[in-house]
Amino acid sequence: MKLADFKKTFTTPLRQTTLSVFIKDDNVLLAFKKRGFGSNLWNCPGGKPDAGETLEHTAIRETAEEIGCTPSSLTKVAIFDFYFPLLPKEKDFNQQVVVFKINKWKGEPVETEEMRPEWFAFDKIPYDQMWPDDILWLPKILAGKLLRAEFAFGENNEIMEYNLQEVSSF
Ligand code: 8OG
Repeated sequence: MKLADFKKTFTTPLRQTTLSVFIKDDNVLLAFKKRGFGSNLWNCPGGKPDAGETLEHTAIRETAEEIGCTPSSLTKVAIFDFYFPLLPKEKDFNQQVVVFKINKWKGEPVETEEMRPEWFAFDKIPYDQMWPDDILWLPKILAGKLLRAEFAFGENNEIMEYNLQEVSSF
């Protein structure tokens, strides 16, 4: 099914979740996800809001839980809609990810039962062990762009269709 047609089947907004991109000089903090959705891939820490929680607070709470760092300031840098048109309705992985960039935080990254964090130089990012869309957008975030995108994934999480735009604000 084409993404445009699949999107028409939604009657409510996508559920939201967060990703937090920690940056120090020319390094980005990735964390190897040990369990759950996207396990065995390098990603940024993040997760879903609790009831009534703002996404900024979600990002702070999730990074504290997952890698032991508490952001002191966050900047929203991207909004991505991820769709899985080929999955049966009960496997609802469709979601919107709001991405925050973090340059200041308290605490040092530590391994938890969920994630193993590690700093990577911008030119040594292990894109072959990450979600396949990340190589399309992470370099732009690291270059300071603001992005809006949508992606449709196939049966083996390959990208079937996508639209990615640089925006000037949200
Ligand atoms: O909250 P949940 O357990 O669903 O966590 C999934 C995490 O994975 C959340 O932080 C958002 C993130 N995530 C996706 N899709 C993608 C993707 O394509 N690339 C990256 N880097 N992260 C993703 O849900």
